[in-house]
Parts: sequence; C-alpha cells; structure tokens
Amino acid sequence: MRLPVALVILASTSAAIAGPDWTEIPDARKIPPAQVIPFSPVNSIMGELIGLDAAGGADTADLYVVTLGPGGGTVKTGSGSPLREANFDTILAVFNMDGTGVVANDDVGPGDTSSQVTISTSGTFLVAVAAKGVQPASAGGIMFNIYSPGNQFAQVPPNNPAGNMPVANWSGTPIDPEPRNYLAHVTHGSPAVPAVSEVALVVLGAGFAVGAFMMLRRGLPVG
Ligand SMILES: [Ca+2]
Ligand SMILES: [Ca+2]
Ligand SMILES: [Ca+2]
Repeated sequence: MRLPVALVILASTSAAIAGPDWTEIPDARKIPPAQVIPFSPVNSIMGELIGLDAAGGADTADLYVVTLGPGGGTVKTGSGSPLREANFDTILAVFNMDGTGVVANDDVGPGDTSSQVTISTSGTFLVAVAAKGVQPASAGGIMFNIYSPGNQFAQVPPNNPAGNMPVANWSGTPIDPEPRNYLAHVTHGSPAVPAVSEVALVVLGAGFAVGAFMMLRRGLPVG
C-alpha cells in the first residue's frame, strides 16, 4: 500500500533534532533560579543528586532551563544509560519560567521507574530531575498529585490552585540512597505520529464492507 509508506517517510523526515550534551555544574538548585543550559537544542543532561543542594538542604532535585523549539519535546530519564544507578527511582517535573507547574511524571510504566514528560509547545521551561519520594510544592501546597493512586504512570497536570503558583520547595525524602546519578535524554519536536497502519486500513476496509453488507441486506427481503 502506498499511503502508509508515504506517511512513514513523512514521520521520519520530521524526526527529532539531536543537540549537544550538558553535564551539571554542581549543583543545580532545586528551586529557581535554575541552572541555565547555554545552548539549544540540548540532547542530554547528566547530573547527580548527592550531598547538599546549592539552595540549601539535601540535593533531592536539580532544576534546569531547557528550551524547546517548534513542536516542544520529550524529556526522559534513565533508559539506556550506564550511569543510571539501578536502584535510583526518578521523577521529572516541568515548570514554566515563572515557576508554575506544567506536567510531572513518576514512572514511565510498569517495571520502568525512570520518568518521562512530554511538552507539546515550544518555549523555555524549567525541568527538574528529582528523586522519587520528594515532590515540588508551592505556597499553596503540593503542585502535582504524582503519588496519588492511579497516577504512578501518568503525566500529571498541575493541581489547581497549588500547581499554578511558583515552585517554592520540595517536600518528602528520597526512597533511594546515594549515589544517585542520572542521565536525562531530551528529544526535540513532536513525538513521531504513528503512521496509519495497514492493519488500521484493513480494519477500516472491513468496517466499510460490513456496512455495505448491512445496507445491502436491509434492501433485500429477509428470510
Ligand atoms: Ca545536583
Ligand atoms: Ca540540586
Ligand atoms: Ca519513578
């Protein structure tokens, strides 16, 4: 079939743009002002949640300024990184530049405790890599219900009104001990839209066939 092939080619040509890599200049603060990554697009962010945070207290979160171009992008921790500690369970949280919430995630899915957040618009955002067990809070309280039942694998929107106020601190304690090293991958542009598969077209075709049969059947004497 020519149509699916054309769509696959289209998806491939709009694939992600890779950029250079950034290593945390210890330590990225856990509340603004965030560590600025002085180039765009950034392809990966390598850092650690160890010892003390530059903003005070334990280093339980690192906040970075990340710029995403047209179509936004996806940030994902862990997978495929030899630096990721096997026992280090991450969360990711994204904020607008004014510190208000955008989206947060605990686990990618069952059996994968790394994290993934997708932002669908271009812009400059604050991206936090944090240790599971802690979570961002504003003056209004907890900003995302990432630890609520049913939300473990969800990309969670901000709570209203707490999530719509600037991040001011992190509450909780990491469930995993140090060392906590991470590598976050940044993919730019819209996620590849799955091409209309041949299976879908076959199902669609079958649907038309059944419909046509039923219409034909209605026009015929029953029995
Ligand atoms: Ca750090
Ligand atoms: Ca930090
Ligand atoms: Ca997690």
